[in-house]
Amino acid sequence: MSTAGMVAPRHERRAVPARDDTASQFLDAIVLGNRRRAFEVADAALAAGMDIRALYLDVFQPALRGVGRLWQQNRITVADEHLATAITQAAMARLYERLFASASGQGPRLVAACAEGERHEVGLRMVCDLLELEGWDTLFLGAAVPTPDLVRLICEREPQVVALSASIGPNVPRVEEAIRAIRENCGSQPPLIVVGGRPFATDDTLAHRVGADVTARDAAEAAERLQERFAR
Ligand code: B12
Repeated sequence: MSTAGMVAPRHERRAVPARDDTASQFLDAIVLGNRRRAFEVADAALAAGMDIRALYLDVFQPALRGVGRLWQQNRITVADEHLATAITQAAMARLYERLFASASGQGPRLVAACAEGERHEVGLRMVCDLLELEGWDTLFLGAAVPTPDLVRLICEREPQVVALSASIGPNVPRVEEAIRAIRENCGSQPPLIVVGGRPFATDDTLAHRVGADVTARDAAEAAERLQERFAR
């Protein structure tokens, strides 16, 4: 009997690993500072059919949040946390060949920066990478970008969108100052401004209050909202 068109029997289907399992394996590896093991976990998930978006949001993101909890509970040191973050960033960088191979970079341009004083940069980098997957041309400036320098770069590069990130409350006023400076200095058609990070994800009105146009709780939602606005 032909099996064409039939659903493969359960034991023959390629099983994508459960995301929770993969996230906890990745967390174990990075907390132990075991880079090789962390890369193996990521490679195995990709080989089993998980895509980059899921690897970012369902594995790397919860693992880093797990690192935060362990640090808060004094179960790991700041040095352990630094090592775990560095390994995760290396795991992301390993994906770039794959990511940029599928990305055109012909889409809208976005400049992304963490507010002055803000050192948490991984989340914003995820936002950029997921937009690259959609064909955007992203310029990721990373942590703690001085506002005057940011404004200058925006005036020179004329992006359609500027993404600003703050992960801790004390840096929210820096986001507000940056938005004001961008609007005052960047010509008659200032870019759309999107903000995000923990304080914005936990307070629905904060983005509006600091003068942003758009916000999103995570990288997938950010990519979705910006794609909607700039769909050609
Ligand atoms: C790694 C880390 C650090 C590293 C960051 C290194 C680096 N290169 O990025 C270092 C050591 C620098 C650090 C320092 C500090 N940290 Co820290 N850190 C973390 C940790 C463990 C992981 C952060 C992370 O990468 N998360 C994973 C990413 C993917 O998630 P995310 O950042 O939330 O990003 C997503 C969304 O928020 C959103 N998003 C983010 N940005 C943007 C931007 C836009 C435009 C949009 C649309 C969306 C968006 O999309 C992202 C992807 O989906 C978190 C724990 C946690 N829960 O996150 C603590 C955590 C954020 N840190 C914390 C603290 C307290 C600090 C310090 C104040 C500690 C200290 N006393 O010095 C300093 C502050 C430094 C500073 N001035 O910024 C607290 C914050 C608590 C609070 N209530 O505010 C946390 C939650 C730890 C904890 N459980 O207590 N930290």
